[in-house]
Amino acid sequence: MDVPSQVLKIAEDIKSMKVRGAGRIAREAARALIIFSEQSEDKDVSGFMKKLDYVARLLINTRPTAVSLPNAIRYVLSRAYKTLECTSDVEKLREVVVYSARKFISDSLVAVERIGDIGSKLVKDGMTILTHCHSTAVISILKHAWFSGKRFNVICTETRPKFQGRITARILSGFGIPTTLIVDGATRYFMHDVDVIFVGADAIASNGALVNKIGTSMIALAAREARKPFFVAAETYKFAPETLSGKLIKVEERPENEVLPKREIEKMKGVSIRNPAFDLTPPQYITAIITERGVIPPQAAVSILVEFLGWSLEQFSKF
Ligand code: RUB
Repeated sequence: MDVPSQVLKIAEDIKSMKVRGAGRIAREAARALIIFSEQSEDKDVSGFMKKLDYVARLLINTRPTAVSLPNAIRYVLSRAYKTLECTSDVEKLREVVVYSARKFISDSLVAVERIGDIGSKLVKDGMTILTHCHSTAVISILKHAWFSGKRFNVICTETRPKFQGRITARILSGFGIPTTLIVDGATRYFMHDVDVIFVGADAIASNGALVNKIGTSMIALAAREARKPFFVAAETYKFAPETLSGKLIKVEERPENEVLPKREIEKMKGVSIRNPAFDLTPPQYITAIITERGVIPPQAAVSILVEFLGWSLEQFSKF
């Protein structure tokens, strides 16, 4: 199928992790739908919708875990399908796709800001805060807290194998926040110095379980042992509707050469390498989830899905 090269590039950038982080992936996918709609030359609705479905699937298949990606697509496509019920005007459909995708992007950015504002209230002067990987939502919390005058320091785990923790450390120290980078395995060693943990989310299941960067669940375990609060920063579009019907969130397994360069792998005869990108933290290890709608206990995840997002089983079964 004929897909605009800019759309293919966005899909490739998400797949290769040039574009990464659940929120950014979702916003880029929405941007791809805008580009597709603006560039499509279809004159009839059925051709347009067929291609839109194709592009949606192409984007969804780039990374399987971050539920923000299918949720962004569902947000746009559910509005397109609703419009289709009352019009056969392809221009109208194009407008709806572009408008909805733009709205998703701007609402998403507002949500990250709101989380920053709400979450910053949990930060106190003198705290040592630990974070893992690179989460825009967590950065937003720390940024709001720092620029509202609170003084604290942050420990960042380097986050093997892709070292996203280095990005976090660079951003935070760029704000002037005292920042320390540690290897992932040193987390428990430093846990007695830590007052609070903030991590982001790739997906939240309806029972409140968190799926986030590999290593998150070990940090939660160490935090629980040391009785330190463990907060998750998650926009509501990170909540996974399919888990309402018991479906499990798929954990992405990435190529082995992210763990070891190819030439080193060749020297490791008989050794297999596994590289799961995410893990699951059970709800009992989570103190609370900071969303743009407020701070909720993990057990309230189901009400976010049902009451606030209003997802119906039919709505998400298509994608
Ligand atoms: C990134 C990761 C982040 C979440 C939340 O994984 O696990 O914690 O995506 O990020 P990857 P954000 O680097 O594999 O995409 O708050 O920016 O949405």
